[in-house]
Amino acid sequence: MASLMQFQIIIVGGGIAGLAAAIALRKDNRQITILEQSSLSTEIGATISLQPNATRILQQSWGLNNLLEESNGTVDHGFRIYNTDGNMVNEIPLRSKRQYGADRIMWHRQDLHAYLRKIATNTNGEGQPATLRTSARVSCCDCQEGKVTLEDGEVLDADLVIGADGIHSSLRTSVLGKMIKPKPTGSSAYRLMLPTALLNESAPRFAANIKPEEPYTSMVMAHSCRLIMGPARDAQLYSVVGLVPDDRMNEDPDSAQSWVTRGDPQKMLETFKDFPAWTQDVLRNAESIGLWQLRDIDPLETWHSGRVILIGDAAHAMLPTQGQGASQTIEDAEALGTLFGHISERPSQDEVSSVLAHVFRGRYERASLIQQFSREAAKPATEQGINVIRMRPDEFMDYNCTYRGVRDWDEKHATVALTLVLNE
Ligand SMILES: Cc1cc2nc3c(=O)[nH]c(=O)nc-3n(C[C@H](O)[C@H](O)[C@H](O)COP(=O)(O)OP(=O)(O)OC[C@H]3O[C@@H](n4cnc5c(N)ncnc54)[C@H](O)[C@@H]3O)c2cc1C
Ligand SMILES: *[C@@H]1O[C@H](CO)[C@@H](O)[C@H](O)[C@H]1NC(C)=O
Ligand SMILES: *[C@@H]1O[C@H](CO)[C@@H](O)[C@H](O)[C@H]1NC(C)=O
Ligand SMILES: CC(=O)N[C@H]1CO[C@H](CO)[C@@H](O)[C@@H]1O
Ligand SMILES: CC(=O)N[C@H]1CO[C@H](CO)[C@@H](O)[C@@H]1O
Repeated sequence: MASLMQFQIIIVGGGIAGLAAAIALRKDNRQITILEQSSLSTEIGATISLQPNATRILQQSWGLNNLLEESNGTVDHGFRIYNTDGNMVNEIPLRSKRQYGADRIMWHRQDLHAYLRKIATNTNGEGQPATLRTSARVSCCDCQEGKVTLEDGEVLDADLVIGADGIHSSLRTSVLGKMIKPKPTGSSAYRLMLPTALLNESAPRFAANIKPEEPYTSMVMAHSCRLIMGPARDAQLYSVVGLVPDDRMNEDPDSAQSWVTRGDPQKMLETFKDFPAWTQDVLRNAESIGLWQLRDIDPLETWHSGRVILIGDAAHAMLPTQGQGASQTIEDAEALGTLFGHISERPSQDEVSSVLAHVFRGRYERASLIQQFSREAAKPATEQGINVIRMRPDEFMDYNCTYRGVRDWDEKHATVALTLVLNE
């Protein structure tokens, strides 16, 4: 039951960021409520991955030792790059475990989401389980008072409010005092997920070339279009994402803002008509195709105000070209969990504000830089007219994956600042 003495935390948004924050913040004497606008039942599937240092946060910092087994995750063994003649031109092994101390893991987004939901709300974790309220859409928030208003007029109070409400965040407007609209980036993504058994049967040439049961991320790269593919759910499913410039898509890009917009299979085939015939077999077999326009935001002036902080896509929506969206979200959650770690009594507004300022300082530079890298990685992968692929998907892995949590970041950056002072 709600106790007046408990540290009250409201998380707006029950996506990957909101659930991860709930897991990180679970502790005695805290009451965590997650408010999610949807009923969490409809989703067009696609894969989502976590990079090694985010996996490490789950496994080591949060003690989720059975992560892989319990979540249907697949360890990624590397990248396979194909040109539009259909030949594999490069195989880049990912020795993540040795190099980075943990694995890069791929999931059907539903599976990762279901797993995090279970950990956030089950009774055997630390403290009280988080309460997840679905069909609860937040319309605005008073940041100084920590008052959250739902669409139906209900008002909830909290000591700490976390805006994890995604790219079209409404809490962002409350925190910044103005509306920041996500910007189209000139590209859209088709996405489809097929049963591997169906691929074996109906697209045998595709299955023979790609070997969909093998744990690799495969990419077929043309100048401006590319297919990014990989297995999910213990290779029972296979995911295909087609990146397309808006002007080559033959569909209205502006209509494709939501995660559940559908694309037209014929138009998708038309767009990929220059791709190897075996890749088209898979496009022909798709039952339902998702289409979403890729948008991101520029780094914000701030992520926090009073009792409220933005995390995840609400704070730093980025392109999926580096598979970093979910990882950056997990890193945000780790920072919240760590820096609120010493607080067990209900904190004053000043205490909350000062911890939030620290979270922001610890996370802003890295998340902003990865946003920028993700824009870089969206640029054409070949020179116009030359079938040589310049892009190396492992290029930014070192920066991405050598993150050890917010305390380690603080120490390293304190050292850098100190060296600069000493050298003056
Ligand atoms: C249905 C869905 C499918 C996705 N599929 C993919 C994918 O296939 N591949 C990929 O790379 N990324 C996908 N993403 C995005 C990816 O999950 C995020 O980029 C990343 O994980 C960061 O997560 P987030 O929690 O910040 O944002 P999100 O995952 O977008 O979660 C935000 C959550 O907040 C809820 N919400 C929004 N506004 C309000 C409000 N006012 N009140 C209450 N709740 C609110 C949303 O319903 C959503 O559940 C998807 C997101 C969604 C919501
Ligand atoms: C794992 O996959 C099975 C189907 O094979 C599904 O029933 C189960 O819910 C999945 N578990 C998680 C945590 O996603
Ligand atoms: C698909 O075919 C491959 C190769 O024959 C096989 O190893 C795999 O188990 C098959 N997968 C399914 C789900 O049928
Ligand atoms: C800031 C930073 O460390 N950037 C690095 C990102 O990763 C690439 C490739 O590993 C490095 O060259 C950059 O220096
Ligand atoms: C998973 C993991 O921890 N990977 C790397 C994180 O960063 C450190 C360096 O700070 C590496 O040594 C780890 O291997």
